[in-house]
Amino acid sequence: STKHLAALQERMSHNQADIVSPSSRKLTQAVFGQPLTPLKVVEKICLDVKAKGLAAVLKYTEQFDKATVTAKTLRVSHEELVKAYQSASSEFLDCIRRLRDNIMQFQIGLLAKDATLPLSEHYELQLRYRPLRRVGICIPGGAAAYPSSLLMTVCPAQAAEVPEIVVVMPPTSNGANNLDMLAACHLLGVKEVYRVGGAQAVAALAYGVEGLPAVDMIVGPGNVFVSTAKQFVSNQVAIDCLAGPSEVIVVADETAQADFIALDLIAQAEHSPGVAILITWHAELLVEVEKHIVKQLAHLERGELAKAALEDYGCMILTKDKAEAIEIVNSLACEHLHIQTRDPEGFADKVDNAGAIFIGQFTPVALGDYAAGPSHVLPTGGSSRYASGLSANDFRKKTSIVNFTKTGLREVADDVILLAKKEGLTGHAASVQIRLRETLAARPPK
Ligand code: HSO
Ligand code: ZN
Repeated sequence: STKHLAALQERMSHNQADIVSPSSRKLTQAVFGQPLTPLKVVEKICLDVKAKGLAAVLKYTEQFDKATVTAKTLRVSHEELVKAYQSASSEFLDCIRRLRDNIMQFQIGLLAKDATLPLSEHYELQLRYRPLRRVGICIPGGAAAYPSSLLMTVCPAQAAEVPEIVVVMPPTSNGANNLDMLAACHLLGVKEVYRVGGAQAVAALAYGVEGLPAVDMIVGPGNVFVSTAKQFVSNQVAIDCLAGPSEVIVVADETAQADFIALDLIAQAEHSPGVAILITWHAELLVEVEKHIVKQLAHLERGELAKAALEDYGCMILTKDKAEAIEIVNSLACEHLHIQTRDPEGFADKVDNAGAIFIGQFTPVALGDYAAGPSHVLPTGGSSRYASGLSANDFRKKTSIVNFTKTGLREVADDVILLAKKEGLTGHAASVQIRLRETLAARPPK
């Protein structure tokens, strides 16, 4: 019913901005001596970093990450990166290398070409792309510090030829003290890695602090504080889409395999929290999938977490037909859509709102998470209605180039002058007129 749909939408729109874990609530209360909303916490941290620079960054690192970082150890040294790389297994490094090559190939292929339009022989118009000069990538420090997230953010930036790529990771066992993460940074050619995370990392990247110059764009996943901080500083740096809990909608018909689908839903749920929704117009499938979910959960390392997430954020929808399924998919505007029906391409064609679409039985979302090529940094919380996943072109800005000859100017001068005068901007009109007068004086019109 529409009531249920509204409830589902409401639940999906709960971005991480609303989810504060009990432990971080306690921690922020201890640091600030009072309970504060995430926005208040972020505002305090950002303003403090802006005013006091590095000292504030190190203080918050001490308080939140329980780690002592100094001006000297803030940046991971070249030697540390090399050592981590040398100590990593060749199996891991080869894997990262292969995945990097896949992702790079796709991301380079995406780069938009400069546009020069042959509209007139008297003027030339161009739209030119240039990479941002310096980009900051936030990698979370908790259990969700994934090498894949490094690949899925660094590679698009490298494809765009961003010359300065900065990675920030908190000084935790999963963050910038994790040898695999450091090895992956070195393999990818990331030279600037800093031991800082949370809102203080975002503030440092946005404002610049001693030893860590400001960047032009901040991307990468993060918890509520990182996301809120990115929003807070977004008046002076570009940011990517704000990613909340990962989501999947699986659409399936009688041709689908229930055991595959069960694991597709579990895979999403194990992100914990992860939103996993099955939509079908084939009633028996629901029963089958449910059975397989119960069976599979028992075997998986994160089975308990996935089970809890499925209970909180899982949902199965039986529609009356395919058309109704399409309608629901478009209204939920989810992050991942996986279509396992007889004609998945035909279904995909009717979908306007989804961050990434996976077609058919042999294209699990996990393939996109790690290997396919598009970034797994995708819009969540219903924002695929208007937002897109991260790609190489996001790391570039466009400049228009306008180049007219005297004849070209003469062609449009009357309209410019007329409208400028209408707007009361006679200086604008005069700046055109003076050129025409010179033209007239130098070369009388024919
Ligand atoms: N599905 C997550 C990304 C991820 N999965 C990382 C595994 N590792 C958001 O698209
Ligand atoms: Zn995933």
